[in-house]
Amino acid sequence: MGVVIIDGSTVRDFVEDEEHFNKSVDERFAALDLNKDGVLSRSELRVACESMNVLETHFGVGPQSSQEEITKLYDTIFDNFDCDKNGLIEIEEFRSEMKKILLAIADGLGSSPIQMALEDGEENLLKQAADFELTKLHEASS
Ligand SMILES: [Ca+2]
Ligand SMILES: [Ca+2]
Repeated sequence: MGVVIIDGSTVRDFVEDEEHFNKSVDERFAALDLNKDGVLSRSELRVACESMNVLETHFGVGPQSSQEEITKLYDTIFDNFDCDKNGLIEIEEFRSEMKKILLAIADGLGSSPIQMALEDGEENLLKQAADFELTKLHEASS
């Protein structure tokens, strides 16, 4: 298990480097697109959220929550991504929503850094943001 330290500007720099950011997001999208049809369905998003414990982490859902509540939350998350309401998440929708989410996280962090503990092998966009900053620092010092 490793620990990375991130603050608002780490996340913001990552999001604002469009080329790098899109590449990371595209990779994430491809990994979530289980049937490889180029779009995310409701069930694919749900699998993704389950694998990242999104509801437990961000919505305070626990074992006491009913299936109905949980389904409603997944619908809400899906609708946030699906801007044109065609029932599918396209790559552009995914990119723009991830950007919004990360910028909201950046605002929340402000200039006070947080430590993030990561399980071995865990990959997420915040970790990529931290890696991105490390790479830049490394380049600047070499
Ligand atoms: Ca798909
Ligand atoms: Ca859509």
